[in-house]
Amino acid sequence: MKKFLIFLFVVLVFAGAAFAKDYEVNKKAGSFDVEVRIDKNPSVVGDNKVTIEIKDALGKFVSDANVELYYFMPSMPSMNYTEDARLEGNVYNATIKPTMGGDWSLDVKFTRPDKKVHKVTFSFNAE
Ligand SMILES: [Cu+2]
Repeated sequence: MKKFLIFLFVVLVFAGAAFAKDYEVNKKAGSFDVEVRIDKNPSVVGDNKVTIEIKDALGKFVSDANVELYYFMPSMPSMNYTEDARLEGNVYNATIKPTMGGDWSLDVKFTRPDKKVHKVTFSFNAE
């Protein structure tokens, strides 16, 4: 019984840690690594802080890009919003404001001084 309780405790601690964690997804855009973090998981109807980290093929932070977020509900494409991200240190920050609960799609579009446009698509859930 004692062993089982310890096991249960460990499971609950890990489950709690998993739920408390930020939403975090990594994707490739050509040779770039794009990481998106949202400060809430699931996101909420209202303000959610998004942090975007872009690294080049050498693993260096890309801090000369123009980063724009476009998010919409795939089931209701008329629900769509655009948000510019601001460079703060090595990362880009923005606030997204889903207007209802459900599944959302998030495009991170970034343009570098060479004018090339890169895009990565993520999905997230709002409650
Ligand atoms: Cu909707």
